[in-house]
Amino acid sequence: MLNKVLIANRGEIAIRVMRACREMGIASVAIYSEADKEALFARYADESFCIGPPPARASYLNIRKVVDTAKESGADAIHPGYGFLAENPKFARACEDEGIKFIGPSSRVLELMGDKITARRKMIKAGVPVVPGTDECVSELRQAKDIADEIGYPVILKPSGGGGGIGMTIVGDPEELEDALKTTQAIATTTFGLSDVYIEKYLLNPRHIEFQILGDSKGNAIHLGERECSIQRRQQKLIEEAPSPAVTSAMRTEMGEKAANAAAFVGYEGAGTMEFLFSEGRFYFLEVNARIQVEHPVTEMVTGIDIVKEQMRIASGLPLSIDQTEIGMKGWSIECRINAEDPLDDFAPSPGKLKNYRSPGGVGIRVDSGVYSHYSIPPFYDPMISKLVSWGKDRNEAMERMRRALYEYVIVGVKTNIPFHMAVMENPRYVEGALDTGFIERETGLFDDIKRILDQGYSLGEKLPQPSSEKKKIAAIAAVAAVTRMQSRYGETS
Ligand code: MV4
Repeated sequence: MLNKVLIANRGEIAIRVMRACREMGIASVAIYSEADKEALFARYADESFCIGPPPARASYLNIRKVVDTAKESGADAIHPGYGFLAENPKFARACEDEGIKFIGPSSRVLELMGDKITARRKMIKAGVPVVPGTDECVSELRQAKDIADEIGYPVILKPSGGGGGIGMTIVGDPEELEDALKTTQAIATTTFGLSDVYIEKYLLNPRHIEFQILGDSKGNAIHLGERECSIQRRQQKLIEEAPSPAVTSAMRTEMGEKAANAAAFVGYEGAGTMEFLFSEGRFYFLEVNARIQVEHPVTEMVTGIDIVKEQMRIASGLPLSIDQTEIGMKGWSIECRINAEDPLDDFAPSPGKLKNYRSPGGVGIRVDSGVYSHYSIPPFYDPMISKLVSWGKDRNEAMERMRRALYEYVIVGVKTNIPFHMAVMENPRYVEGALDTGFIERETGLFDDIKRILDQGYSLGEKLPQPSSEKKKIAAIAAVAAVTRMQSRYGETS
């Protein structure tokens, strides 16, 4: 087993990984930027090193500095978490060159999966269904026209070096193709340093469903079922669940096996995700996320498997601790990403000091976070406060517990998207499980629901004593709100 792991990340995921280390008797090393001196993860670790100024470029993305710190601390492995350097083949390569175990796939596999055209081609070879489209780079207009005519409009142009939606262009008819190809190639070059572009049939408002996979260094691979991730806004997921309301047990077995076989086929080592679009009852492979994901807890809740511990085992050369026949799904799990952002101001980030903080608990609730009361959320990184995860015997109980936990959550000092989550949890389409990637755009009524929820007094926090300056502020806001309501009911009062 590994002896000491450096966690090349921050916030809740750094703590998630350190928790696994602590349970397994592995020493943990934190690296933190000057903006994260007060962060919980920097205190949680057995050892901590400041590695540079706040901008990620100068700290969390500084490959040389991270690897040197690992060597200095005597760590035998690095866990990259998600984001930052997690899928960077140069980073994995730097670790390999220094004899430090990168907890994840080899640099070769990261490179393979990072190039989306290559990944698509590999998946076709492995027998995984992909969206109709090209299996090579499209450079000429002639070539693009022929392919688009063949698969039919609308089509979508995607940069091969990208992923996650950046630089993608939807093309509705042939006249738009020439401009779209040029623009996509230009964006691809500036953002990814690679002009390669490929074409797919554009599916309208599909579901986004992904399979969790685990592969070990012996060539074994298993799947842990799927997650439904359709509730997202501008490529940012907000709510995930496991299993998906759209997937039957037969579909799960069939797609899961294909996903696991494909992982074994490319020599995938570690935890990973295969992303699919799901439309009219069919799966289409999109891309591989070669990392632990934000939403991994919902899979842990329904399978009982600690995915991060499995990552540690795999990295130390041990075989998977379970085989496919031992994997079962029990109950239902939902995750709400609690962000410091204002849902009524286009989800604008709202960093700042948590003047009061109390997370929910009780049966069926898990909170993964990197904050504490009186901590200041720095403005330099993404504004996630926590992941609120519920488990229930079925989807309904998971929703009931989520609603109850959202009520219990006390966060004073920053705006949060909790009212948004409350509105979704009571939305009739959400409750039915009728989800797709167009959900938030379509459900414009959510924002009236949020206003109503805020107006009604929605949380346990409002019934508790507040820090005194906050109490005055809230009283003043309530007074203004009362007058505003009177005015809207009775017209101008003098
Ligand atoms: C698509 C698509 C429809 N058809 N590809 C955007 C992010 C990247 N992971 C893939 N994306 C999409 N690719 C085809 N052929 C629609 C999306 C898409 C999407 C995918 C997953 C989750 C949310 C999304 C939101 C808008 C568009």
